[in-house]
Amino acid sequence: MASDRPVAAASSTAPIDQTPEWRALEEHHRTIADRHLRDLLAEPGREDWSVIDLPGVHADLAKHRADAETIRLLVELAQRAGLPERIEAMFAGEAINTTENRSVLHVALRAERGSTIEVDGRDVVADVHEVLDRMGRFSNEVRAGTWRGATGEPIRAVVNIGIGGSDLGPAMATRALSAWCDPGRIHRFVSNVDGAAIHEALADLDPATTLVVVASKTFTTSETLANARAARRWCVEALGEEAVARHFVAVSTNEAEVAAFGIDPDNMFGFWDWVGGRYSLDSAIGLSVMIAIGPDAFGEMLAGMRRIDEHVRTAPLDRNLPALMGLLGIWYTNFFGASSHAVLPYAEELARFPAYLQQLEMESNGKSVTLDGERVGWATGPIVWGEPGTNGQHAFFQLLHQGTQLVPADFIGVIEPNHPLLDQHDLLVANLFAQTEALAVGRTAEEVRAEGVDDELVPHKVFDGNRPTTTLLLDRLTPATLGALVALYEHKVFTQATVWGINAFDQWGVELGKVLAGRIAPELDPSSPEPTGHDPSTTRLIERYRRRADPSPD
Ligand code: G6Q
Repeated sequence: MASDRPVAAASSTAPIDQTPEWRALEEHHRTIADRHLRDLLAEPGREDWSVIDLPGVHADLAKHRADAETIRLLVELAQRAGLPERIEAMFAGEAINTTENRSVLHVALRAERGSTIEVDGRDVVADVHEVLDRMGRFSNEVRAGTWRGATGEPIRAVVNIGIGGSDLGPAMATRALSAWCDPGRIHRFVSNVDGAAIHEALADLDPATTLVVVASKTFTTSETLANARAARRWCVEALGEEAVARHFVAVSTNEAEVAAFGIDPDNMFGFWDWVGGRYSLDSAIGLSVMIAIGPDAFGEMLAGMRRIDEHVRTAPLDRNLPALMGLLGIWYTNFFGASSHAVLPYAEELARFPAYLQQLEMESNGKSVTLDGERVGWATGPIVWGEPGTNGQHAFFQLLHQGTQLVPADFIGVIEPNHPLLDQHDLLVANLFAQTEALAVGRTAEEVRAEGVDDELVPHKVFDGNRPTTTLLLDRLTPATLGALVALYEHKVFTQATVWGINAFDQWGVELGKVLAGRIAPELDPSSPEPTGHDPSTTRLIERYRRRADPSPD
C-alpha cells in the first residue's frame, strides 16, 4: 500500500488568504480594477510576459486585466503555496492524494520508455509501457481486421462503455482526432445509465462485427455494469455465450470483477490506483482512442503531453503556461469575484472539450475544505462551461459581452484546419479574433454616437469591454497538440489546487448521491415496503413513481 510514500507539505502554514502575498494582490487589485484593457493592451513590452510559444501551441495572455506586476505578484503567491515543490512531489510519486493515500502519476503514463518513476520501490514506467505495447498489438489487430469476431468477420464498430473519467476523455479525444480515425470503423461511446443510450448505440450495429470495450477503473460502477450487461445480452442472444471472448474486452484495475462479469482477464488491459479517473485518458482507458487513431498517433498524443510535463517542471513560473493559466484563473476567482469560466473552442472537432474540462476542473477543484480538513475561507473552482464557436456567438455571447457577470474565457483555435474548406476556416478564425477583440476593447458611447445611432439606443449599443480572455492557437489540431492541450489544463488545475490548498485528486462529493440511489432503486418497486427515512419531498416523488401503473392521486 501507499502508506510509506512521503508527502511534501505545502510551504505556507498560514491560510493562503492571510499571507502577505495574498494581501499584496488585494492591494494591487485596487489599482488594476479601474484600468481598462484598451489601455493595458497598449502598454509597451506587454508581449514580453503575455506571449508564450510552445511546440504547436501559441498562447496569448495579453487580453488579461493584468500587467507585469500582476504576474510577479501571482508568481509570488504560487511560490508561497509551494507550487514548484508540489509539482516535484507529484512527479516523484509522493502520495499527494492524501485522502486516498495515493500517488498521482498521470505524468508516468506518458513518461519516455526507459525513464524511471518509482512507486513503493517499483518502476511504474516499465509497467506503463508493457500495457501500452499490449494495447498497441491489440489495436493493430482490430485495425488490420485480423482480430476476428465469433463468426470470423472483422470488427467494424467499437462501442466504449464507461462513465465519467472512463468516458469523457476517450470520447473527447476520438471526436477531436476524427481526421486520424479510419473512416471504415464506427466509434461510439455509451455512458448514461438511461437505457436510451445503449439502446440507440447498438440499434443499427451487427453484434458479429462489434467490439465492446468496457472501461471501468473499479469495475463496480452501476451505470457501466448495467450498460455492459445490456450489451452482453445483445451479443449473446445473437451469437451465443462463447462469442463474449471475441467481442468484449475490459479496461480496469479490478481483475477479479472483470472475471466475475465474464470477461477473460486475457482480454483485460490494466492500470493502477495512482491514475485518477479524470486523469486517465492516457492510460489503458484510452484503448478506444488507440483503436480509432492507431498506436503511432496515440504515441504522438503522449509525446505532446510529455512536452508540457517537461515545460511545467522546468519553465520559470512567470513563463510557465499552465501555471499562468491557473494563476490568472485565481486572479479572477479570488480577486475579481468571477464565478465561472468559459472554454470556447473554435474547432468543431473540440466539441466535447468543454464537457471534458468540466469534469477535469470541477471534480478536481470543486472542494471546500483544505488538505488539512479545514473549511476554506476563499472561493475555489469556478463553474466551467462552453460550446464551440461560432455557435456560442448566436446563443450566450450576449451575456459575455453585455451581461453583468465577469466571465473570463479561453478561446482555442487552430491555424491549419483538418479539412479543405479554407475560406470557411478564415471566417471561423476571423470570428475568434473578433470576439476576443470585442470583449477586450468594447465600444464606447462616443463611438456609438459617432455612428449616428439615436440617443435612446446608445446605452443598448455600448460594449463596456474589459472582459478578459486567453487565446490558445494551435498550429493544427493533431494528436500531439491535443495531448499538449490536455496536459496544459491538467497542470493548470493542479496549480490552482495548490494555491487553494485543496486536494484536486479525490471526489468525495460524488458519493452521497450514489449511496442514496442505491437505497432508492429497490424502493421504486411498488411491491417493496413503503419508502422510509427520506425527506418529505423525496418520499412524495418516490410514492408518485411507485404509482406509475395507477397514476391517479388517491
Ligand atoms: C473521475 C472519477 C469518476 C470515474 C467514474 C467511473 O475522476 O473518479 O468520474 O471516472 O465514476 O469510474 P470507473 O472507471 O471506476 O467506472
